[in-house]
Amino acid sequence: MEQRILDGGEAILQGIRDLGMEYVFSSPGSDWGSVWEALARQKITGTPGPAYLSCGHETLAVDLAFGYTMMTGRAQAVLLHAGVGLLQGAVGIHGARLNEIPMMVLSGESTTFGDREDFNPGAQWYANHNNMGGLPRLADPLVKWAHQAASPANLYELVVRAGELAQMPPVGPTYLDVPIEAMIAPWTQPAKLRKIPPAPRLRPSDSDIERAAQMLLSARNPVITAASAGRSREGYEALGELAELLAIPVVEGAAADSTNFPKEHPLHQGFEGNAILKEADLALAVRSRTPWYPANMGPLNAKVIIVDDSPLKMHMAYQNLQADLFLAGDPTSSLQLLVKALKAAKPDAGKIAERRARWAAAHQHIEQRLRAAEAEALAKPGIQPVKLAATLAQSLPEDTIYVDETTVHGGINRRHVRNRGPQSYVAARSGLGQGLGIALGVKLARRTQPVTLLIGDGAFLYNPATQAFGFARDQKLPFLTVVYNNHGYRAMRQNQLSYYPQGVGAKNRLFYGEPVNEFAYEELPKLFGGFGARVEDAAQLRPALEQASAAVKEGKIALVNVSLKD
Ligand SMILES: Cc1ncc(C[n+]2csc(CCOP(=O)(O)OP(=O)(O)O)c2C)c(N)n1
Ligand SMILES: [Mg+2]
Repeated sequence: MEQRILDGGEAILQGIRDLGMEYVFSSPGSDWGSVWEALARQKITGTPGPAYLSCGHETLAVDLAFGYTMMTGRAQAVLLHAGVGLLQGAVGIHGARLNEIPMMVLSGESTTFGDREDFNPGAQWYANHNNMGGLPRLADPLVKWAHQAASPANLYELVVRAGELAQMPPVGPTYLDVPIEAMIAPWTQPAKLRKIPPAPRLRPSDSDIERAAQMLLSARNPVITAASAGRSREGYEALGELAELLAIPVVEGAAADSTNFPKEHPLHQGFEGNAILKEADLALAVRSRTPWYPANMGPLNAKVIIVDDSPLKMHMAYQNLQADLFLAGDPTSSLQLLVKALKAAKPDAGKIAERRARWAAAHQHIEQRLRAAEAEALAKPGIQPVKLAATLAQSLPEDTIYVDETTVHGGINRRHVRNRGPQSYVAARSGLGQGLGIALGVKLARRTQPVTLLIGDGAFLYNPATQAFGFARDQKLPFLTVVYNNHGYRAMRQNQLSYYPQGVGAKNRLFYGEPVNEFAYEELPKLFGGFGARVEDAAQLRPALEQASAAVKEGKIALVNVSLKD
């Protein structure tokens, strides 16, 4: 019989268990010996608890948590190494903060640096991990709460607190620094362990809901703009029901990170809201941090209702929402309450039918333009980005979930990729390098659905690709990567041209910001038993995508490197 040793490592694992977290995503370091011991005990004793996944890179660990939580809404634990691991994962953590993804990040340190007679943490803690001011100081700008758990006396409670806080609105990453000294010390289990309940769903007051309903009913020309309303199926459905009920057009802003409303729906008015918002007399911005750009333009002639958990974002330096009314609280609940109030008010059916017809005609126009652009691209030689996006629809399964880490092609993908239904599109909106990890996190959450990552060639080079493909192989998470290869950082060229359209660079085609150190990206998955293809010729595009898709179905990772024209 294994002896049950209770120490700080056990306290951490017990906290993660009681938080109901399914995964510990880690890129390890010598801080975590006692947690590994606790995990070994968990296995040997058959105790239910989280799965530990070693990721090989901090970006991957953080982004697996990001992608998984994006799909499930359930926060996970991330174990990094000291200050260096925390800093390596910083861009992903920053992305989680920006996009309000809850996660609990832990890393360790030594507070005695080898001076304690009975404890040698290793010389590296003295020589390399000797951070003035401690680790919470490093984490502070990246997370909503950062603290050190200095003693085993309340280590369990602090883990629980970090996990609970991450999930409490405004949701986001939290950070706990756990000294090794606290982890190896004896820990007495508290008298009361509890299963942590889900974060409460806060909701707006009845009077605010009533006021919003009245504003919507009396508006002549209301518009909905949404960015993250569709992160959950319920949010997507609630938004759909509201739009349907009053025939309100929906635009998804450039900052949309999920699919919020069916693109093929007659009320969908595309991905560029400024013109519509200019004409509107009421704008309902749903879960949208930056609903229009520039911020000081916005819907100047409209009243503005903001529907969001916590509408004014403390983590953003600047925001100008021009709000007349806030519906603060769980956005899905707010939308559902609005629907209920509007149904009870018996809206004017004639006015709604007229509005529906007007927007259906406008939608038709948009659709015609998109289909014409696709027909034109398909007829031309070479592979234009529109041709690639349209061919994806012809070649890949209908239930594919797309993760997008392209830059100049982002707008094209939003318009032309045929993702269907809720949670079928995720944009990686952070620093570059997160796409592969997010795609894997999405796949982990949706093992039975095909996942395809659309990624720029430059963005691909920022990703820990070898680690991601190795992880995918070992964890049996096959997915497809399509590289939008325009042989460089096109966005950088465009940037230079926009500042200096007649400049020396423009005249001589000298764009110093554009080149990348390209390699045969398609070779990489082959090292991991996967499928790779390079496509230069348009005739090869569909067969290559179909072959890649078949390989994924067989359980392999796949990559198609598509050489784009223009
Ligand atoms: C971590 C990080 N470094 C640098 C940038 C700046 N940046 C934005 S877009 C871009 C180019 C990306 O290249 P690619 O994926 O090929 O897209 P393209 O510009 O060709 O559309 C760069 C370097 C960034 N967003 N994040
Ligand atoms: Mg590029």
